[in-house]
Amino acid sequence: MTPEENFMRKIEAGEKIEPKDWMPDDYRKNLIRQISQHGHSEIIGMQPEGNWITRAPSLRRKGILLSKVQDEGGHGLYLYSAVETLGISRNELIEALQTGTAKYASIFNYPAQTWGDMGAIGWLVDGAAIVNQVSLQRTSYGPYARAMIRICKEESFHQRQGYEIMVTLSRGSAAQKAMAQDSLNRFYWPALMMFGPHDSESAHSARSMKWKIKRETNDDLRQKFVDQTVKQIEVLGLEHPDKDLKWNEERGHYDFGEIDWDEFYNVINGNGHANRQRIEHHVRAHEEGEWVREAMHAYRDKKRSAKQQAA
Ligand code: BYC
Repeated sequence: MTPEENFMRKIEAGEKIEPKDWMPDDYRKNLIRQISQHGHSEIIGMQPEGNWITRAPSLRRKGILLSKVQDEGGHGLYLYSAVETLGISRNELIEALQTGTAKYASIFNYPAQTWGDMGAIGWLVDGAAIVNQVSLQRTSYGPYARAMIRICKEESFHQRQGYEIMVTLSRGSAAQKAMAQDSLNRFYWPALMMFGPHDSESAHSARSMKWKIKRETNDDLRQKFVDQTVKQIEVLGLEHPDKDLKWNEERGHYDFGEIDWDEFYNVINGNGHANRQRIEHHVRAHEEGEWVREAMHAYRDKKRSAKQQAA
């Protein structure tokens, strides 16, 4: 059996591919692309919510938001570690993000304008992320699958804390309910865009499905999210932002309105509301952290030479 045949045998049998196993170059490249972009999304995704930590309406809300944002940083680090097992360095990953070669989830280029947006982000953005990531727990690359299992546990807490904010606001004063509705209206469509283009337009899906990197398609995952969100909106007593939403008895799913794909491509090509701001902030934070990296390297070198001298 050739290495390639053995690789495909493992994929078909549902066995995990591990870092030292033989894998086709394109499988490796595709994984580096997807996992690194996933990691970048977690890291850049800290910014819209991070901006609200100082403005949280109570100590309880502040504590919860603070730990949620820290969790997102942790997710980024698990994912960067997973992608480093494929033979790419952290520096290369960061450079790709900062120079725009690597993308991150479009949703984080939308501004978080009100406290209601903290609710909508937790509920809808983390909610959409979970739908995708539950499916990725079964991805074929071992380190990615294992990172997803841990991340999903934390994401479900994030989703619930967001929904709880929405419940509180929608049962509050008229102004609070209006704030919740406004956040839902602004974040609903961008959340649907998180699942990527239609399957017919998705450049990577066919190969990623064949190699079981992706286990469900963009459109199937988006449909799951649309279906599960209808009831949640009803419970909040808010109006659904999609006027074309309709139950389809035959399909057993909701039909829904068309996404504004021009807006999607505009955002992923760098022209969204906050693209420049997000990257500038990342560059600044990275530069400010240089002394920490230098100190870590100096400590590592010192330990290494002490070990060599002892040997
Ligand atoms: N935004 O061929 P396609 C979180 C790009 S963070 C930007 O369908 P693929 C959280 C795509 O990369 C969790 N770009 O691609 C954190 C490709 O461009 P390249 C985020 C997008 O990979 C903090 C091109 O369009 N989750 O939860 O087969 C606070 C063609 O697309 C987007 C993940 O990252 C987009 N929405 O499928 C709160 C999940 N969609 O690479 C919450 C992991 C597409 O050729 N990723 N593009 O330049 C995936 O599952 C898949 O990569 C996608 C896209 C479904 C996103």
